[in-house]
Amino acid sequence: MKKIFGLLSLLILSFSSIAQNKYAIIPKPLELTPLAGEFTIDTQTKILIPKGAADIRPLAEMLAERVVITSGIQLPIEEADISNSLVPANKTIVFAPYKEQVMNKMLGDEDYILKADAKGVILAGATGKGEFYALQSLLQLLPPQIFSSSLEKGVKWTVPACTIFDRPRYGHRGGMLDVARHFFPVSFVKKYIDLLALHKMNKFHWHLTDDQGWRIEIKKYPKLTEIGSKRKESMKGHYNDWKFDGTPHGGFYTQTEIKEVIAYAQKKFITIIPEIEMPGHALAALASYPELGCTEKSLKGGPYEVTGIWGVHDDVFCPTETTFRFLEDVLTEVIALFPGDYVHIGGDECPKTAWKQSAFCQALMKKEGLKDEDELQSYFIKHFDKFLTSKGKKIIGWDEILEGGISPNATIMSWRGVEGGIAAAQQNHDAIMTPTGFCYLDYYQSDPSTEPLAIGGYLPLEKVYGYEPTPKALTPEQAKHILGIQANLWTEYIQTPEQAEYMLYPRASAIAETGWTSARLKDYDDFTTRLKIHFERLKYLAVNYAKSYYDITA
Ligand code: TNX
Repeated sequence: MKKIFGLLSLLILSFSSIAQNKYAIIPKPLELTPLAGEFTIDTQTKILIPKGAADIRPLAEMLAERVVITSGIQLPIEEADISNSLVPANKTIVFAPYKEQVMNKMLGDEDYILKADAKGVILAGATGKGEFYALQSLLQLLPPQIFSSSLEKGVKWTVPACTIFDRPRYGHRGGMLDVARHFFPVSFVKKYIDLLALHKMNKFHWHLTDDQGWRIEIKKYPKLTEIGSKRKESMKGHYNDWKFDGTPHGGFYTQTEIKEVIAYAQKKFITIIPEIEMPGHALAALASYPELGCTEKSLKGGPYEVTGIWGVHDDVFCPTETTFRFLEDVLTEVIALFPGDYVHIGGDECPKTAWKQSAFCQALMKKEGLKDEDELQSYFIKHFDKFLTSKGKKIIGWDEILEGGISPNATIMSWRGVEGGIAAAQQNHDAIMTPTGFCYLDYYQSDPSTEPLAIGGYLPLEKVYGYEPTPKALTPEQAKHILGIQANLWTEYIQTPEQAEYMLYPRASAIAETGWTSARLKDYDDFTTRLKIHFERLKYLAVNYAKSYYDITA
């Protein structure tokens, strides 16, 4: 009897987890009501889009493309007068224009409604972006094989019936990729963007310059890529115990490639935030144009070179007229390329050693009434805040730009903990939370002795998932300045796309859920249950996610 009982409860348990898995959407939607029944895509299914909806057609094509690749079924896309009701015509997937009456919800530009029943599916959004997120949810309601790149035989292409009303928690849901420490080809940058989009992330922070490489073509300064994009060799081994590896490393993106990536990201409703580092992390630029440093000789007595040593370097941009004109010219080309509102100007880890030793800097400080080098750094950043603001852009800087006085229009990226974000919000500045202890996906995700070499730290999935971006110290008014959360992937110890994927997933899925899902709906057990299906999706997408996590969901 006991045995039968046990068997029965096991059955019920696995049934309920199957039931849950039917709706295994990551990030978890705000309201999801499961309904009985399902819709099945077959050869008679059609996609309907509103008449003349040029912005919606590409979304319909994305869906049709997934379906034809994986099932062989070519869904026709037809324009129609789409009524306002949520009752789909038979055998249709409808991209419905949003009307206020739909489910009595007011939809913001990232919100959407999805309704699936036995007859069909309706995706409704106030904008293409909302519709795009509805589409992401639809794809996740389909069997994971929908993400495959080849024909998947014997799959029933069903969508479990449900209604969803969904809305993100934060406006900034980002992922950063450091392409300076190791260069990643355009193909991988696009895959990184695809994966952000799958998770309804909307910002791609592209870390394009650093001591170890300059990766963006600047037409006015060709040496940045001729010289600055290459280094002789890199550190091998951990930074406590390393040798040079003897192999050169290099790479950069032409402006044509940059435009291609921007257009690609736009189709997935992802805004790119380019980062041009200043005044520190500048060795690749100094090696290309030595006149930008405080002296043509490095502090160590040799000419500047693109370094293969990780960490912080004393040689930085000198705040001269020459440097300011150079960086203005660089930023002018950058803003001509990137249509987003923000440009990231770095600002982190700028040692003051060179400025302290420079007669020019000391005289400048005196002239400008700056009491110390922190104020000189602030003077530097304020110059570029003013410059970029005059061009209609807003600046983001790492939290060090708070030191010596924050620039009037700056948004702070809080990385050395959460204090920078708190201080920014208290001073009425926006902040993006990306503290090392929760968002640094270059840290180890499990026992270092069982993991490939990483920079250090210990940041398992559960800890990432548990992070709450809005600090409790803030008043509700101040809390509005917390724009969101970001996953950072620094790549000193990450040399290949495969390793990047391994470090990113599934931890970036956890960050995506924190960025999107209301705090009261977050539940780690529920997340890992959905993750089991999500791993299947990642498998079909050929993502080298960290398989060790499979155990926790088995
Ligand atoms: C600190 S985060 C840095 C990066 C490193 C990273 C390694 C930040 C603004 N600066 O230059 O790559 O640590 O985890």
